[in-house]
This record gives sequence, C-alpha cells and structure tokens, in this order.
Amino acid sequence: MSGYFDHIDPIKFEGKDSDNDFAFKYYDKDKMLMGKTMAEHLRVAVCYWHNFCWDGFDVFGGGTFNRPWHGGSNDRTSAEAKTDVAFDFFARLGNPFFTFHDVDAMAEAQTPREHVDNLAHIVDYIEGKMGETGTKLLWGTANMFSHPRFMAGASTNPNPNVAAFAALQVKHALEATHRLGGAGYVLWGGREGYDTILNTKVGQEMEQLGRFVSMVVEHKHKIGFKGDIWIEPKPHEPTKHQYDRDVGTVYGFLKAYGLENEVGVNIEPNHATLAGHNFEHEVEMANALGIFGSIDFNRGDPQNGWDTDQFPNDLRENTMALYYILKGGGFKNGGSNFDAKVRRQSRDADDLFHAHIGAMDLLARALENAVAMIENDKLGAFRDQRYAGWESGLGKKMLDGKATLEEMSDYCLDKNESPAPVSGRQEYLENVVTQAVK
Ligand code: XLS
Ligand code: NI
Ligand code: NI
Repeated sequence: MSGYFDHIDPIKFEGKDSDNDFAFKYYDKDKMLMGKTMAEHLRVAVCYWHNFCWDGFDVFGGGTFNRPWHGGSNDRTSAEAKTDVAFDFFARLGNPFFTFHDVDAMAEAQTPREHVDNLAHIVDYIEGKMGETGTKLLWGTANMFSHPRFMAGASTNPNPNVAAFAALQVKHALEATHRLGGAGYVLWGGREGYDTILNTKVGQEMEQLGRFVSMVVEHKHKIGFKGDIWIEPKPHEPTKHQYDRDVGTVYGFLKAYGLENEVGVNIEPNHATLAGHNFEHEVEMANALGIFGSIDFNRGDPQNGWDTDQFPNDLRENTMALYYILKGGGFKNGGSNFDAKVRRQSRDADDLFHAHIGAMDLLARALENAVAMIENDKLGAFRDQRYAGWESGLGKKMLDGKATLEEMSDYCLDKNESPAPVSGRQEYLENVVTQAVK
C-alpha cells in the first residue's frame, strides 16, 4: 500500500529563511541546547490512531479522508498495509518515536484468542519495520473504550467479565510494549467514569480501578518492564464524570492505593483545559507531586468545550509548558507525543505533513525560548526570592515539623506587628514572558 507518500521527500531542516513548505524551519534535531540535542530534549512521537486509523468521521457524517488503506475488511493483510504506510510516514518525517493502541495496529478480532493472536502477528510485523526504519516506540496502550463491551467502563464495569477482558488487553499490550522496547505504557481512563449516578456505585468502581492499576504494576515488575507507567488525566468525555479528572485527582487516587512511586502522568493540554486548568498548571502540579511523565501535545478550541485534539500552535503556551518541563528536569522516559488530528477537510497526504512539520517547528521554537528563559531565569529568581523566608528561622522550623501553633502565635505576639503586604509583580512577570516568546 505504500506509495501514498511517494511525492514527499524526507523532511529536512532548512532554517527559518527557507521558503519550502515541506522543510523544518526550526526543528534542527542535532542542535545542542543545555547539553542535549533538540531531538533528545523533545523525543517527538507520532500517534497511530489519529493519523492512520481515523477516516474523518464525526457525529454528523462519515469519513472524508483520502486514505487508500481504509475501507474493506480489517484483516491481517490490511493491518500490514497500514503499518507500511505508518512507517513510510515516520521515515519521511523523521520523528524518532511513535505511539499506538493495540487495536489501532492489529487486525480486528472476534474472540479473546483471536485478539491475542492478531496482536502477536502485528507486533512481529512492527518489530521488522522498526528495525528497517529505526523508529522507536515511545509508549503503547490498550484501547478499552471503542468496543461496545466497554460501554459501561473497562476495569470499572459492573460486570467482572468485562474487567477480565480489559486485563487480557492490558497484559498483552504491556508485553508488546516491553518486547518493542517502549519507554512507557499509558493508561487513559477511557470510559472509567460514569454517565449517571442513578445506576452507579462510585465507591465500588474506584475500588475496582485501584486494584486494576495495582495489578498492571505487579505485572510490569513480573515481566521486567523497565519503562514507566502513566495515567492520562481527563475530566469528562466520553463519560460525564471521569475518575482520573486531573493531575491532582490522579495523585490522590495513586496515594490511596500506594502507587504514587510506581505510576506517573501523561498530560494532555486539551484535557487540562477541559478540567478548567491550563497546560502549565498541570505540568507544575505533576512536578510538585513528583509524578511528571510524558505529554500528549495538542490544543482545544477556546470557543467550545470538548476534546478537539487540534495540533498545537500557541507559542506562548508551549514555551511556558516547556519552561516548566525543563525546570522539572526535562523528559526522561517520556516525550512529546502529538495526540492531535487534522481537521476533516484536511484530507490529503500533504495535510498530515503540514500538521506535523508545523507542530515540530512550534515545539522547537518553544524549546529554544524555554532554554533562554532558564539561562536568564528571571521568573525562577523572582519566585525564589518570594519564598526565601521559608529557608530559615520560624518558616523552616514549621516546615521541618518542629514548630507548634502556640509557638507561632507567641512569635506574633512578641513582634506585635502585622506583616507588610508585598507586590506579586504579575505584570512585570508577564512582560518577562512576552519578551521571551520569539
Ligand atoms: C483521549 C486520549 C487518548 C489517549 C490514549 O482523549 O487522549 O487518545 O491518549 O488512549
Ligand atoms: Ni491523549
Ligand atoms: Ni485527548
């Protein structure tokens, strides 16, 4: 089936003065920044599902895309053809990593046995393609939300047999990820939530989810998978209330089941905004809680309230996200996966390239901005000075757990003066950011 991208030459870095629409203007993979190449900092991944599986359907109409590998039966031959197309795309774009769900890549299965066999078949085939092209796996996952059996949830389903099917899928997707050398494994809640409280036992479902994630961690250790496991927070969609609504909620859940040192988060900006946060908030929260893992870069639409999964294009937003990611030590096993899809009218092969070239160039610029901000870290310096009081004296004593309420009360009475208000300098700090976004 490949041949679809034959009219597009491998994408090269040509610099910002290039007029070639099929060249990188900023993504210069070998450029060194803070001791690492740009490629090593960003660890860019292209996802299977939005690019090679979705045919452009929406709730009002069917597929619009010109993708010759779609249609017909989803058998092993067509699964191989799709894999050929995907790896042809990766080789031309030059993204070092890809991501996939089990069912994105494999032939459709009617039974559990067929599921396992069809997955094993495509994993063999993918392994060969990875060897040929050098594209690596950033993370794998299992789709436990599309098939009707999961309409009431996967591990949180009222029927334990559905949870068992979810266990089958995760076991084999995790083992496939391990075999393909994946750096991480993602658990997005999918339908782990509920539509109406009238038919739902919330406490029971949370217990099921807690035990399920614990079993995944146990299996990871059993098979010797050294990558990370990440939960991907999302507040709603498809279910009205999702149990993994945002980074803070996921942390509380992990703590409740003793998993906070085993599982981190895969943050998606469009999910952050749906939860009423912004992207940086979720990144900083994950840094503060010690669970930052990976990013599904995309963006929502400010005028509507669902997961539009558009390609990122806001330089200020992504500069700030990368600033906080770098301040937290940067990506380790995680990376920059584009969980983003072209619009329905963008039906051609060229559109897939425009989308990814633009997003990679955007992240390259954002990364350069973030590095420059860290090298002359006015934001960091301001924050450090703002909290300096906690490094000594009574502040430190309180944080060390050595002060009492009574002692602090006495301290105030001894001084007998009200602390003077200090400016938070918000506009100054916003100017620092505006000047850094180039
Ligand atoms: C959906 C999620 C999904 C996960 C992988 O909203 O973003 O695509 O990243 O299951
Ligand atoms: Ni995602
Ligand atoms: Ni999403």
